[in-house]
Amino acid sequence: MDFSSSKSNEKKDHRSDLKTLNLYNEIISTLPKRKGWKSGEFYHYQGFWHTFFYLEGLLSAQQHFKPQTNDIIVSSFPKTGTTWLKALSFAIMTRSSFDISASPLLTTTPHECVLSLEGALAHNSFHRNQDIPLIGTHVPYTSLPKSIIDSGCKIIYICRDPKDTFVSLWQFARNANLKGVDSSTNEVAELEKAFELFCDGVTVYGPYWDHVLGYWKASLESPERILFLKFEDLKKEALFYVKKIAEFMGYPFSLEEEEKGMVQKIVDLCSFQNLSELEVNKSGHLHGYLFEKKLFFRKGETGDWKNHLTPTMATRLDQITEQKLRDGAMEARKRELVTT
Ligand code: PAP
Repeated sequence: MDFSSSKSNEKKDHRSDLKTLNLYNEIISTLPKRKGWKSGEFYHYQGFWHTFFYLEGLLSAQQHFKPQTNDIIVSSFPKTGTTWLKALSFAIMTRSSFDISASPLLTTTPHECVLSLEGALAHNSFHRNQDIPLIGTHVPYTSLPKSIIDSGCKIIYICRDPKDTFVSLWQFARNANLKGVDSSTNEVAELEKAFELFCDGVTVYGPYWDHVLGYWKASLESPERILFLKFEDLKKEALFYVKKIAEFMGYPFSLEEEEKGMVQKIVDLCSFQNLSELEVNKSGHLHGYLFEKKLFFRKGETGDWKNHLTPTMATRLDQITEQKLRDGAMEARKRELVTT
């Protein structure tokens, strides 16, 4: 079964509309830009840095995407647990249609089970399998298409220690040998240089902290609509959080399912060890992208930053995080005071 195609919820092919594409090009060409971590450039749009491909997709999504009312958005900053959360939400949602031993996750990589709004979906005219109302995105909360906010779709957001996030991102950038791209133009910035850029917020979908705070504040305002998760919590208490995610999604486990060990089966199915050893995740490139699938499964641990960052770098990131979160919390509290 192909999860990434079939029925469309859009009649017109926006991507093939040359005028629209030219318009996006024109908009993007007027934006402030900076050299990215590799050969390409980052464009500054609505307070965040984007690559051309995904920004084009975002513009298209902001203009054309129409969610279904039952859509659930799986959102994250890159390298904070996207693949894992996509797998878990997909397994939770489809468990009554497929036995675990026949789960599509065994033969289809999580990113192809849950397509990206500004990636695969936007670049394919929003063609999707409407039977599985799950959509992935890295788009910051304040840039989400208005149609998503207005529809009241539920959103699950995952964040992760920025030190591990940075290391994961840098390793990904370093190891991504883009298909068909000359490796000499594909060199990634040195770790120290990339670290400086990350601290300055210059990273894909960065600044990291603004991304997290956007969803965090929205989750405080609408906890029934936005579930805010942490990679580290999911690692420590997977069973508890999988039940919480299922309840939030509106697919709670029955007592009978719990007694039969269904929650544990889903945790095991989506574990790093299981997914990373599946042939489908070990070889080949992601559908519609240039990335190798195996790049999405590196170590899957917490605290790997200790093997890559100096104590000074770690302290610096911690200090930025503390300051940004303090400012963000203060702002959220101020807003609460004003509106109550
Ligand atoms: P994306 O945002 O580009 O889709 P994402 O899945 O968030 O990537 O990040 C990949 C990270 O999640 C990798 O972390 P690492 O570099 O520190 O190892 C990857 O190993 C980890 N990961 C992928 N799948 C799982 C999983 N099932 N459980 C735990 N961690 C996972």
